[in-house]
Amino acid sequence: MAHFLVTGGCGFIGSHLADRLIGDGHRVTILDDMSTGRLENKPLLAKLVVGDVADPDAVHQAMQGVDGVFHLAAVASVQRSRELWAETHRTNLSGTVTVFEAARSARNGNPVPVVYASSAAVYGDNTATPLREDAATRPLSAYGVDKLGCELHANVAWAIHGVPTTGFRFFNVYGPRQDPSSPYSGVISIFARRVAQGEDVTIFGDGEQVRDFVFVGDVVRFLVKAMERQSQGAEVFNLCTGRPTSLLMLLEVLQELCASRVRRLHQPARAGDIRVSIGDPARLRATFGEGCRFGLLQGLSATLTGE
Ligand code: NAD
Ligand code: UD2
Repeated sequence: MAHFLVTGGCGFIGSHLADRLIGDGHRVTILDDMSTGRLENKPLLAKLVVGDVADPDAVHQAMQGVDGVFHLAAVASVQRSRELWAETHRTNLSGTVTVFEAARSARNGNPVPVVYASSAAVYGDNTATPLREDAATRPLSAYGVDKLGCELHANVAWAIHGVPTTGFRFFNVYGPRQDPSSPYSGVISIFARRVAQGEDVTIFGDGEQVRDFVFVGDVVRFLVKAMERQSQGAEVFNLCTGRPTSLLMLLEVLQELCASRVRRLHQPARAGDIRVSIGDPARLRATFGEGCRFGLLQGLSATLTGE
C-alpha cells in the first residue's frame, strides 16, 4: 500500500483517480480549494485538506510522507484563463511550481515522483494532424501557455532538483461527474445534459471544429500506469485516441443516444479557440503497451447514465 497526494482530487478527473487509488488499497490525501471541486466527489476513505495549491505551506504539509503526487489542480478552462488571466496563471503555473518544489523533499527529505496534467492546448494553432509530442508548441491561450510552462518547469524539477515527472497532454476529457452546469465545463458535459433534457445547444462557430475526445476511465488508467512505471526524467505524453469528432458529429451521436432532437443556436467562435485538435497516441502506446480502450459511443453512454 502506498500513500498518494492528489491535488484537485474533488474535481472531475481527480475524483475518478482517487476512487481508483482507494479501490487499489492505497492511502489518498486530497488537496483542493473546492473552487470547482465538490465534496460529494471525495471518496469516503480519502483525507481532504482544503487549501490552495499555490500556497507553499499548504502544499508542503499535505505532501509530507507521501510516495508520489498526482497533480491535477488547475483552473481547467481556456475561457476562464481569458477572463481571469493573472488569477488563473497563479494556480495553473505557480501552483505547479509549488508542487514540484515541495516534491523535492517530501519523503524523508528525498524527492517523490509527480504525475501531472498538461493539455493539448500547448499545441495552440499548430494544425498538424495528428499532433505528435515533438510538434511545435504554439499556445494561443493563457491556459495553454501556463500548461507549457508546467512542462518546462518539469525539466527544471528533474535536471536541477532530481524530481521525476510524467506530464500528460490530455486532449478533451469527458465522462460522468464533469459539471454540466458550468459554462466553462467541457462541451460534452454541456451538450449531453441539454440533449437529454431536450434543450437548445449553443455552438460557438460553425460546429465543424474537431476534437479528440478521451473518456475519463482511460485517463485514470494511464495516470496510474505512469506512477507505477516510475519515470526517470521529465517525460511528456499525449493522452488521446487519435480519432477526430466534430461538434456536429458529436451532437448527432448524442441525439441518437437520447432519441431526442434539439435546436442548434450558433454564436461567433470563441477567441483563441482551436479549429482542429487531434493527437497521435503512438508514444503513449509504445511506452505503456496499450492505447485508449473506450470508443465515443461507449463513453457517451456511460456519461449519460452517470456510470
Ligand atoms: P476540475 O475543475 O473538475 O478539477 C480541478 C480541481 O482543482 C477542482 O477540484 C478545483 O476545486 C481544484 N482547484 C482549482 N484551483 C485550485 C487551487 N488554487 N488550489 C487547490 N485546488 C484547486 O477539472 P478537471 O477537468 O478534472 O481537470 C483536472 C486537470 O486536468 C487540470 O489540471 C486540467 O487543466 C487538466 N485537463 C483537463 C482536461 C479536460 O478536458 N477536462 C483537458 C486537459 C487538461
Ligand atoms: C481545451 C483544451 C483541452 C482541455 C480543455 C480544458 C484545446 C484544443 N483543448 O479544450 O485539452 O485543456 O481546454 O477545459 O485547447 N463549445 C461549444 N458550445 C459549448 C461549449 C463549447 O460550441 O456550449 C465549443 C468550444 O468553443 C470549442 C469546443 O466546443 O470549440 C470544445 O470546447 P471545450 O470548452 O470543451 O474544450 P476546448 O477544446 O476549449
